[in-house]
Amino acid sequence: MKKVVFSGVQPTGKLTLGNYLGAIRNWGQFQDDYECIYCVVDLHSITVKRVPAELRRQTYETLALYIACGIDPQKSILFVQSHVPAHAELTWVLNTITYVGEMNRMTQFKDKSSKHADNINMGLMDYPVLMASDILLYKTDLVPIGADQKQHLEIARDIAIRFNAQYSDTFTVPDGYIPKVGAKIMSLQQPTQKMSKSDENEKASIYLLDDADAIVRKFRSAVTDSDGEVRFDEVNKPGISNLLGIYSLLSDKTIDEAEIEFANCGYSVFKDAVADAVIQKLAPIQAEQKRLLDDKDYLTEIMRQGAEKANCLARKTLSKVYRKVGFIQL
Ligand code: ATP
Ligand code: LTN
Repeated sequence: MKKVVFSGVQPTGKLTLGNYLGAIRNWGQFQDDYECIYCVVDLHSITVKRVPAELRRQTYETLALYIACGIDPQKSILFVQSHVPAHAELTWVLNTITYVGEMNRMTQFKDKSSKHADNINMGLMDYPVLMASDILLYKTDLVPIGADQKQHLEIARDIAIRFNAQYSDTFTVPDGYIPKVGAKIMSLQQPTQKMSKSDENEKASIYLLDDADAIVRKFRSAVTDSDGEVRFDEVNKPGISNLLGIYSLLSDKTIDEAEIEFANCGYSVFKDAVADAVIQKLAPIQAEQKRLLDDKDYLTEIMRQGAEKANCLARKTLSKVYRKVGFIQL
């Protein structure tokens, strides 16, 4: 039996270089050795206000991007969360063993509550329990995520352990896979904060669909420091260190090698080189995503097949859970 990998991204806004380097880029490597399940988490995405037509479009775009980034629908299960009702159903059960106090302490909940103070809804608070359901339904062993999701993974583990203790062994307790470099790509404008697709300042993020001009412009205006030395030092030079991280990931060079390469170059040459590496990497992904989006029928068929496989796995776990808590099975 292969071990199971599960991960997901919300179909909100435009995906960023952070989503790619911190998460999606790492998913492909598991496809040969693990049973991989990659989800577009649309239920999560309505915890902030959405325009329905946009959500529909972005769900297709996110799925297309998974495939364009090298996730092969023949090898991995690709599906949309709302197509598998067990996610919402398991969430209800897990809600009853999760404490309000725990949810109140979640960093993302606190962040999003302050950003959307007019819409602090129950779904936003319950977000981590839905994420735990995503993971636990498939007996997931490994969850590749960026560093910002570590706290949510920990709560998923706690919930699994708690359920197992209360009702006997049911869930696999998952481990996180957080890449050493790239787990937290920083904003180009405020390099001490993470690059986020919901950032209102468009100059702060590189979107995966940005064209070459936009990419060059954004890197040229990236906030750095004034000492003029291309050197990795996250504390004193967060901007340059972020760019070095991005360059190193895309050029397959170590940070040390990159420092040597740009030792006497000055920031503008370095920034243009980073921009160029990003453009080279994104161009084929962008072309492939566009091609896929022109064939909605194909994407819908992938969703359908993925939903069928995911439903089958998820129903098994849900039915076991229902049995354990004492619901009558017909
Ligand atoms: P939002 O800004 O709407 O909260 P987000 O950009 O954080 O969205 P998510 O859909 O929440 O995106 O995250 C998808 C995946 O991308 C997660 O695994 C997350 O850890 C990862 N990720 C998001 N931002 C970054 C980043 N700046 N660096 C590395 N990984 C990231
Ligand atoms: N909360 C995650 C997205 C997500 C997820 C998951 C990631 C929802 N369910 C299950 C891994 C496993 C985020 O990236 N914001």
